[in-house]
Amino acid sequence: MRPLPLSLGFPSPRLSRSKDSLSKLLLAVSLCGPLAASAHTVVITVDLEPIEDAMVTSAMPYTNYGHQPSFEISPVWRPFVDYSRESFLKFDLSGIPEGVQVLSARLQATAYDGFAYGGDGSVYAHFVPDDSWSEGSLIWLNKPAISGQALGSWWLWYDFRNGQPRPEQSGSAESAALAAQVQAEVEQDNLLSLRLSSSGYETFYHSSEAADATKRPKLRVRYSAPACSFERPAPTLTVNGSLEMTLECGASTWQDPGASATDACGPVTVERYNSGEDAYGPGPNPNAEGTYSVQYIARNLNGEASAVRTVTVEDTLAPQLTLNGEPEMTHTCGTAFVDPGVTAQDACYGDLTQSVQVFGYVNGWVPGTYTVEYFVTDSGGNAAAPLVRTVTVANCPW
Ligand SMILES: [Ca+2]
Ligand SMILES: [Ca+2]
Ligand SMILES: [Ca+2]
Repeated sequence: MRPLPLSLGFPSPRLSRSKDSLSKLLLAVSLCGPLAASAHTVVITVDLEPIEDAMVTSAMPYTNYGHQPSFEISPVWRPFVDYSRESFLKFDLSGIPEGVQVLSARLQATAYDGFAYGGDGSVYAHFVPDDSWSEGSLIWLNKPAISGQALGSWWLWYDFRNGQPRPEQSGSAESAALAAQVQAEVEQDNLLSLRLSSSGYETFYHSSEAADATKRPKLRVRYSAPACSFERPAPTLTVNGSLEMTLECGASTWQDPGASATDACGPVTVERYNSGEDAYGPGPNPNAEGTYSVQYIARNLNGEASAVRTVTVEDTLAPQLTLNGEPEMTHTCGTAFVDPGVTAQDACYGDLTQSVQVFGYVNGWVPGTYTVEYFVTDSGGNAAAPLVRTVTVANCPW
């Protein structure tokens, strides 16, 4: 029984079976531990069915055959009838993670009939760059072009039709070129379109609509990947030190304790912002009071982790007053007393001498004992311990 009308080119009735709505069927995924290239690499084998497949024929250039349970390949030349049948297959590779190494790729189709017309009987698989075709609208007149040399081929022999049952045979093509094309598509649009054609023999195949899944076309891809890449949630960020840090203005130095991050594949780079050690900001200034934010972000393909460290630079230290001259002075009566003064220094705010307040007056013409007091307060409100100088005015000339 033929699923496809051969001589007249009318499409056979559509099957009631609806095509699997999944964009791709993962028929078999196996983790091959013993074949692992290293302790952290696994080799995966995946069998993909076409997400779309369709035959086109020059005999019926306006007719779509995309929902048939079979497709055909036949040469341009046949006795009495000059037409060609080509079939297109499209595979969704999106289940293969980017960055893996494709080790091998094999296209396989199960034939159930055929005929040898002579010449080159091989079936060739060519790359089709344009994936925009769909099996529901593909016809001879809008079929996409092929590109480059054949990526692989197979050869199946069917004798002349003698009324005997036709054997099912499996055609498969495996090549480095096909693997390379799969690799390229994994890194690009994740869709691989292929065209099957022959310039010699005619062969008939079960399509992706075949009721028996084991007979549908398959693309078997083997690839190696880091074991971690299959379970790789967003990184975990660890901030060294406290998220709330306080520095003493003018007395502490700032050095970012940093942060680290890991994911299933190992360490992840941590980007820092305004740490003083990155290109994004000067970082906390330990010599100026204020609140500074240092941010840490670690990213991978599945997300990011971030944290903000708040660095508060505070001035809690009082300025220091230093007497110029002696704390106890004697002044000879009869001239003005010139106070040698004090200097004031603050770790955060620097020289505060100009801010020193002086209380007390020494009258150089009146004998007695005087006290002079010196005070200073920094901008942070920290008062220096006051200093006192005692000045004795004596020995008046009169
Ligand atoms: Ca189809
Ligand atoms: Ca593509
Ligand atoms: Ca201070």
